[in-house]
Amino acid sequence: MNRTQPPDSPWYEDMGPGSGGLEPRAWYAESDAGRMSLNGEWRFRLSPGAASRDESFARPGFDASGWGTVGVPGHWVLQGAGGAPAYTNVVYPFPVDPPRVPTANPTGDHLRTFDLPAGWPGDGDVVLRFDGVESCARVWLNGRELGDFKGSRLPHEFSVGALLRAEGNVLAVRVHQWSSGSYLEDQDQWWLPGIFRDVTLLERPRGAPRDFFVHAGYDHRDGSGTLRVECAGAEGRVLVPELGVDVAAGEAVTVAVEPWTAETPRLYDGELVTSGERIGLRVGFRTVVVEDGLIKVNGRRVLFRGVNRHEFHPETGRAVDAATMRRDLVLMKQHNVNAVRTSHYPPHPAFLDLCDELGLWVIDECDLETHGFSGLEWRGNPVDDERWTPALLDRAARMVERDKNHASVIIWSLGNECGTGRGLSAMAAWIRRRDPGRLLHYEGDPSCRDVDLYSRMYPTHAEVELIGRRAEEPWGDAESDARRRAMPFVLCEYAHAMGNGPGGLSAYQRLFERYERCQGGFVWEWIDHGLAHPEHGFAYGGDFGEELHDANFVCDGLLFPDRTPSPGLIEYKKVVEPVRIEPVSGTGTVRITNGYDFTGPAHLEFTWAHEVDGVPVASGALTVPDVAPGASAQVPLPMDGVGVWTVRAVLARDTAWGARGHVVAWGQAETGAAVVPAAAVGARPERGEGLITLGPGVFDAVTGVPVRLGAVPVEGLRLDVWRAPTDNDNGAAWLPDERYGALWRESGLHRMRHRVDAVEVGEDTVVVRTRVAPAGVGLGLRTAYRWTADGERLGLTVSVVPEGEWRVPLPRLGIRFGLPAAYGGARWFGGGPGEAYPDTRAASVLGRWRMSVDAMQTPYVRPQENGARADVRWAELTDGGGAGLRAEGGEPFWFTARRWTSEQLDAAEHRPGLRAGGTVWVNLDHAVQGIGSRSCGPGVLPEHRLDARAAEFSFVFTPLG
Ligand code: IPT
Repeated sequence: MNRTQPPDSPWYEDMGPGSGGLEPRAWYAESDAGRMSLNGEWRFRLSPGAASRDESFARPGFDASGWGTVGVPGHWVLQGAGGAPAYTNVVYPFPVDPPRVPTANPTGDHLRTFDLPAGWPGDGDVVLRFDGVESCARVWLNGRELGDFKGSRLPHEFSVGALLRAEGNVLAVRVHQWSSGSYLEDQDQWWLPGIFRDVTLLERPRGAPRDFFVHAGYDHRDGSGTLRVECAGAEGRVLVPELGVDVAAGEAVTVAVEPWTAETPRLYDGELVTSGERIGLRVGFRTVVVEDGLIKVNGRRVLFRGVNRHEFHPETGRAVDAATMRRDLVLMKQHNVNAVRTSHYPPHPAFLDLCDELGLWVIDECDLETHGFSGLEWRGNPVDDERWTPALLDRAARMVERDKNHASVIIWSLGNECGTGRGLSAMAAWIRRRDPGRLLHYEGDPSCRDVDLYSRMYPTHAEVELIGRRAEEPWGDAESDARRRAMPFVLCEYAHAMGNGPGGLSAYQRLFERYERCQGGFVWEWIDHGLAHPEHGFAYGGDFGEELHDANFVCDGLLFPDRTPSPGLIEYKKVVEPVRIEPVSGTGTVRITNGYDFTGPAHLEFTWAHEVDGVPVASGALTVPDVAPGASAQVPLPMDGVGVWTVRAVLARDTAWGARGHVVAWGQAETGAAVVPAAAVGARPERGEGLITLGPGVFDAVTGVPVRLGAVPVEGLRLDVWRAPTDNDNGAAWLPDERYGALWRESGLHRMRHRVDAVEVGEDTVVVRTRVAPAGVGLGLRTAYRWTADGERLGLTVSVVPEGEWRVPLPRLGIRFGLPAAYGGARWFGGGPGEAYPDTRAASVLGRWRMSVDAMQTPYVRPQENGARADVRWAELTDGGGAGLRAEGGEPFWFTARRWTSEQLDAAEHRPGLRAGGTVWVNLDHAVQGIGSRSCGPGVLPEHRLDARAAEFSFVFTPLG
C-alpha cells in the first residue's frame, strides 16, 4: 500500500489507505491460538491540532503520568476527555478541499504498556489488531513505528512479533479526528473520534493459516450441501463431525445437509485444523442467486422485512458491547425483522456471528459515503477520482476479507450515497472476482451497471407499484433501462422512522406481498442516536454547540435511544408478521396465510380468545394445519354471539430469541352491531346566577362552556384542530410540498380563536354557536355545540362547517378539555395498548386497557404529537378513588390525554422541557390526520388525509364516583 500525493502533506491527508499493515483476512472468534485483549484504561492526551510533529510520546520511557486516561474501546468526546460530539447529516463539518483537513484537527494520543502472557510469542508471529479507529491512526510499538491506517470501521493489523518483549511493552497510538478518510465517511451520524472497537494481540503460531475462506453452498434440488474451505498459507484439514466430513482444505465435499436460512439458522460446528492452529468454524449452507429477475436463496424468493442498523449506544456511541449487539438482534427477531443492512459500514465483527446464529439476512455495507459532495454537484467526488481508488479498493477488501465466512451475509454493498464513479466500478469488479457467491448492492447509481439488484430509497407507494409490475417509467439509456427492469427490486431505505411514525407501512407491505419483484425493504432506521445528556435527557444535533448541524434528524429510529421499542417498531412487527390471520367475514372462520419463505407454522401454537366489551368470555387452542409457504388455510372459530375474537400465533417452544408463548402474529374479528350509547335526553336546562345547569352539567351562561360535570371541574372544553407538528408533519427541508407543519402555522391553526355567537337555552338543549378562526387568515370553522342531558349523563353533538378556502388538511378534529390533575388514571375500550394514527394503526389491539396518563405518553426525543389511541368506544379518566369522568362516543373516536397542552408540547425541544401542570388535557377526536413519512419520503396517503369538510360527531359524558 503505497502513499499517493500530495507530496508534502502529512500522512493523514494522503489519499491512500495507509502503510505498514498486513493484508486483510477473515475475522474469527474461535481459535486455540493465544489472544490478549488490550482493551481497558489507556493514558490519553488531547491536543487541539495535528500540527505538532512531536512524537516523543511514542518513545519508551516517556513519562505520561501527567496525562488523563480514556477507556478503550471508546470515543474520547464521550468520556469527558475533551472535545464534543457533533452531528451533521450530509454536509461535511469542515471546508471541503479534499484531501486536506482543518489545521484544528483534534488529536488524541493514546498510550498503554503491557506484559506478555507466559510463553508468548512462541515460535510464530504476533499480530496487533485494531477493529475500529476513527478516523485514522499512526501506531508505534516500543518506539518503532508500525505504520498508519484509515478506514474507521474496518480492521487493521500489524505484525509485531519481532518487536515484543516479555515485559514493559509500550504501545502508542496517535488518532486524528480528521483525515483524508473523513471525506469517505460522511455518513449521517455523529462524528465520534477514538479507538472505538477492540484492540487485540493475536498469536500467529508457525503453521497457522494466513487466511481462510469457507464456501458452503446448498442445492435445493437434492438437499445437498457442498463445502470447500480455502486455506491460505498452510496445509489443513476441515472437520465437520456431525456431517462425517474430514477433508483436506481446498477440497470440495458434498453431503446431505439442512440448509441455513434466516428462518432456520442451521449451523454445523466444524474445525479447520492446521499444524499451527485449530480454528472453530460455524458452517451454514446456503446459495444466493438472482434468477428469473428475483433474489433467491436456496431456490426460493425471499422477502426482506429489514431494518437499517447503525451501531449506536446512548452512552458509548459506536462502541457497542456484545450484550447490546445481542439485544439488538433479539429485539429484531422478536419484532419479526428478518434482515439487516449494516448502514453504512461493516458492524463490529462479532455482530455477524450473532446474525449467523440467530438468523438474519445481512446486507453488509462498506464504510464509504461521500454525500457532502452532492452540495457541490458532485465536483471532486472521490469515487470518481482514480487517485482515491486504492483507498476504495482497500475498504472493499477489508470488508469482504473480514466478513466472507458468514452465512448471514448474502449481499455486499459498496457503500451509501456516493453518487457515481469509476471507483465504485473498480470496487465492484474486485468484489465479484473475490466472491462470486454473493450479490452486489449499491443504491446511488441508477444505471445499475455494477449491481445485481435495483435498489431505491424512499420511493412512493405508487412508484413501488409500477416497479412491481415492471412498468416503471423508462430511464437512462436503453441498455441500463433494460438491465434495471430485469432486476429484482429492494428498498434499501424506506419508511423514515423519525419521531411519530413512520406512516404507510401497511400499504408498502401489501405491495411487497403482491408483486414478486418487490422483495421488501429496510426501514430507516433501527435506533435513535440520541446521546445521554444531563440536561436534555437525550441530546441531538446542536446540543453540543455545533456550528453546523442537522438537529434531531439523527433521531429517526424504531427504538428510542435507550432501546425501548417505539410504537413504530410495534407497528412494523404487526405489518410484517410472517403469518397472516384474517377473519373471513360472515363465515365464522379465519384465514391463516403462511408468509414465511421456507418454513411451515409447526413452531407455532394458535390460540383464540373471545371478549365482550373487553371482558374475557372464553378461550381455547386452535388447530391449524401445516400450511406451506405462501399457502393459506381457512380455520373455523367458535364464533357465536357478539364481541371480539382474537387469534394469536405464539412460539410453541423457547427459541434463542423468544420464550414459548411469545406472540408472533395475531388477528381480530369483531361481530355484532356497533354499540351506540343511549341518547342522553329529557332533562331541562335551568338558568342560575351566571350559570346554566343541564342535568349533571353546569355551564358558564356567557360563554356556554361547561365548568362542571357532576362533581368534576372541567376547563376550556372546545373544538380543537391543532397538534404539535410531528417530524413527518414538518417534512424534510429539501422536499417541496406537503410540509404541513409550516403550512398549518401559516394558516394559523395553532392560534385559533373562539368567538361565541349565541348561547341558546331551549326546551331540553343548550346550543352554543361559535366561529373558530385564526386572526388574519380567511379560514374559519362554524362550530355548534349541542348539549342535552338525562339527569345522570350529558350528551354533546358538535357540528363543524368549514368556511373559506381550505388548502391544508386539519391536524385533528375533535374536542379538548382540561380536568384536575388528580384524574390521572385512564381506562378505555378500544385500540391499545400503544398509540395509533390512521396510517400507523395496524398494531392497535381492540380491547380494554388501563394505564396512567403518564404512561400514555410516547417519549419522542424531540417532543411532538403522540399518544392517541384509535378506535375508542369509551374512555374514563379517574382519580385514585374511582371518581372522574366517562366519555362514550357516538362512533369510535381517538383518545389522547396528557399533562400538558399541545402548545406546550409544540414548544418543548427536549423531553425534560415538558412539565406536568395542574391539569390533565384530554382530546377526544372525531378524526386525525395521518402521519406519513415526509421527514424523508412520501407524505400522507390521500385516504389518510384529514381534509376540512362539514362534520358532526357526538359524545355522552357520565360523571363517575
Ligand atoms: C438517506 C441516507 O442514506 C441515510 O443515511 C439517512 O441520512 C437517511 O437518508 C435519512 O435519515 S439519504 C436521503 C437524502 C434520502
